[in-house]
Amino acid sequence: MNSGNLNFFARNGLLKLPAFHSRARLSAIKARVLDQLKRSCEDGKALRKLPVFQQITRMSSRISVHGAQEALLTPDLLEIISQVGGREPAAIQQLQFLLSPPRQGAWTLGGLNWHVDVKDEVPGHTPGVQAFFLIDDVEPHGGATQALAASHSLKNEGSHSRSRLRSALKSDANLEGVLQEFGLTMLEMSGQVGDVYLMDMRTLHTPSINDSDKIRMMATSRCLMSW
Ligand SMILES: O=C(O)CCC(=O)C(=O)O
Repeated sequence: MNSGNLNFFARNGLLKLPAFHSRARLSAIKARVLDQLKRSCEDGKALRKLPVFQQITRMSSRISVHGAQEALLTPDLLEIISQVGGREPAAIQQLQFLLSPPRQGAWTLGGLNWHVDVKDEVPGHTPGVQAFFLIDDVEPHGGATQALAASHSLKNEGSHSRSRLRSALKSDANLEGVLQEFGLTMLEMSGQVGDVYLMDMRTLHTPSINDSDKIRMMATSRCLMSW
């Protein structure tokens, strides 16, 4: 990992590794996901009656591909994760698929579910690095995870604190205005099959609506550091 990428991750809490995995590696996983989706005879109409983000949880929880974790979280990638995270992960959570049905509705910045997945933090250190894998191409507004670049380094106090940002994001305030005020930019983890995104787990992120015609197919794994 070159120092440019390390600095980029330290500044933004995010890093894209384009074409990290080959299409061939991913096409085997994608075929098995599609096969399992076909076999699980859940009624598509029932799925669509759920709120949009619950559709993701329901659809994803039905899928598990033997060997996918080892195929995606390779020693090379773990080495990069250790470098950006400042030390080797102490625990790695089970790979989770992130699948969204197509045509969930009009894409919007409203009503998103901004959150972080870690509670305890030692100031100045990343508590974990989460990897996001594109199992298929995901176009912009195609349901990719959204993240707020640089939100990992917001302070706990003051007018631009993380808690103030979280309240502002929960309110009906105009999101673009809030981001402008905090000097943050939104990064959409769209791209090509094989791309990998790494995210400092203090970064605010959210699922988003898939308004494209294809299933959003991603997977994620959380690598937790101990201090
Ligand atoms: O893209 C998604 O569905 C949301 C992912 C997410 O929030 C997470 O994995 O913590």
